[in-house]
Amino acid sequence: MRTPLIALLALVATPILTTGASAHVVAVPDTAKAGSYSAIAFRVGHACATGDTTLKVRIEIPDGVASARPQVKPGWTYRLERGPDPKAAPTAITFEGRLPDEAFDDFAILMKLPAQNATGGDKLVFPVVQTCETGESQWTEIPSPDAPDAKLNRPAPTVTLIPNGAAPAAHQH
Ligand SMILES: [Cu+2]
Repeated sequence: MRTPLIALLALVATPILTTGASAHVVAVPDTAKAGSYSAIAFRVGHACATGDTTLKVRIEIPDGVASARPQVKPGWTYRLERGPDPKAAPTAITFEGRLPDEAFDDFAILMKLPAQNATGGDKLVFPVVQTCETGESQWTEIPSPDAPDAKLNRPAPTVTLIPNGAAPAAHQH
């Protein structure tokens, strides 16, 4: 845990917290229409340790995403990793710059999402490695199908695909 205060808050607030509410690395938004072009931001809520500075954020692009373009960020560079097919989407995108622990930032990627998840589930998983001045945090844990709601220390950001044309749940009557 980062500080005793956060530990205490976690104890008190756990029943009402949703997964997206923790100050981890999360996808914003964490739902998107299957088959759509969607800009998804990867929100870095804190550094690897208290007072540390984030220097690098590497986001893996899952199979089935047909294109992925990073949003240019002033003060940050980006680097694309590609597989053998130059026309395929990058396999990973790495942003490099400086983000102090006291601040947060969003790293956006415009993606053509799969019509359905290539791996069969309704969630796309984006493993992220955050590199800081004093170490790194691997946001790569994936919920087990046996315990989908189990609390993970460093969950990978996920995007849930919703069927194209389906009304958002909040608008159903
Ligand atoms: Cu966190």
